[in-house]
Amino acid sequence: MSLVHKAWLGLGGNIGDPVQSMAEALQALGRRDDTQVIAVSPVYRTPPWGKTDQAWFHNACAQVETSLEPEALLAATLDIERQMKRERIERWGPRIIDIDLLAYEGRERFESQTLTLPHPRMTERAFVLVPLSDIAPDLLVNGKSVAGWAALCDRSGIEKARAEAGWWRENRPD
Ligand code: PH2
Ligand code: MG
Ligand code: MG
Repeated sequence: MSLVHKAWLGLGGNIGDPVQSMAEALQALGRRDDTQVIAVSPVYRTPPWGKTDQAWFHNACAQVETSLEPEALLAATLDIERQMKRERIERWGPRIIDIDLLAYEGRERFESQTLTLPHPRMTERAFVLVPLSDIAPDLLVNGKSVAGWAALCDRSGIEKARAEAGWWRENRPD
């Protein structure tokens, strides 16, 4: 199967052990025959955006190569959220894992009942733009590079939490 399409994902969480949850989610994606994880950003600790009376988040971004079309890739990420027992309680509220499809090469604009590309709020969200600019600074989103958007956003409070390459890979000493 040819993994011809590049896509970019945003991951985050603020319940339990979000770094471990993001690692598990990326491992689960990479185990699929139709999707390979190509690049993963460092993890950042980020202040809650949108609904501010909740715990700080950990966030990261990843690039995948996939044979899945955008909606099938979205379904794959939702499957992983479900397998990880993500509960949907309130919009923008606390969660153990969130996997968002941010952008998909060749579909610079895409709109369906369930998916809008690029992700409609990504250009306002430092918790997306800061990690995404580590792995895809030149990616164009709404006519501007990710690095360009990142330079405009308010990154106050955001700190790198895990910087070592492979933080997300399975690594059980046994
Ligand atoms: N996700 C949200 C709402 N607010 N804030 C931060 N810092 N990180 C997130 O991942 C996040 C958020 C809804 O998906
Ligand atoms: Mg989200
Ligand atoms: Mg989501």
